[in-house]
Amino acid sequence: MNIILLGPPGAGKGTQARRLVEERGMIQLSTGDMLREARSSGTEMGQKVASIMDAGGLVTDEVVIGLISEKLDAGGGNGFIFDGFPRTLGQADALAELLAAKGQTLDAVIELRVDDDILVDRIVGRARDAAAAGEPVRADDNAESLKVRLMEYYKKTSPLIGYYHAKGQLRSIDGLGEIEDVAKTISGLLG
Ligand code: B4P
Repeated sequence: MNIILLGPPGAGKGTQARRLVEERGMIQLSTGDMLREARSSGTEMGQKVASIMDAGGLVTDEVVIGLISEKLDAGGGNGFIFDGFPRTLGQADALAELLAAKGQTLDAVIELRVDDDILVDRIVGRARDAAAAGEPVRADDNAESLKVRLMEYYKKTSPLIGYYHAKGQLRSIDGLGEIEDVAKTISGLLG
């Protein structure tokens, strides 16, 4: 089973993807994590994307499609959870082509719906908790970058809702509840 978790920054894509990895043995493909790894290991690509990420912008389609393509080539046992990918229509088309080339299908696109004010609370909360615990704070977890991340989401990513709806693959759920309750709703959808 291959699924996409779609939603604005802080909607809980990463949080729910990690649950699915534990419960179903699926493989989480988070482009956000891949990009953060590239920048912390100091690769040339990581250095190039750092300023875009910190400002809240989207990294180029070419870079993220390349990252996903490499991971798909490595194969995946119980299927892939695409977490934060695709984020543009170009990425969505590329994913369809990559999966088709491997004889695979996309089984569901789960949209996590969360109001903007709650997203801000969650992300500011994550930054505050990390700082209090003496852990590194994500450079894009601040009010200014978040404003850009939300604008990018509505401009470039939200058109994917109509795109997948037209294909009959979209399942929209309320992402506002407790983490556990959202996880149960997703499990119910996936069967
Ligand atoms: P991501 O790493 O994908 O980050 P995100 O969208 O902000 O987070 P997510 O929705 O996963 O929220 P999370 O579960 O962590 O992207 C970061 C950056 O990378 C982008 O801005 C962009 O620059 C770049 N990028 C990534 N993919 C790209 C692509 N395909 N194309 C171009 N650029 C790309 O949850 C956030 C917080 O909320 C956590 O603290 C969590 O504990 C809390 N939370 C979650 N669910 C909750 C719930 N139900 N109730 C209460 N709190 C909850």
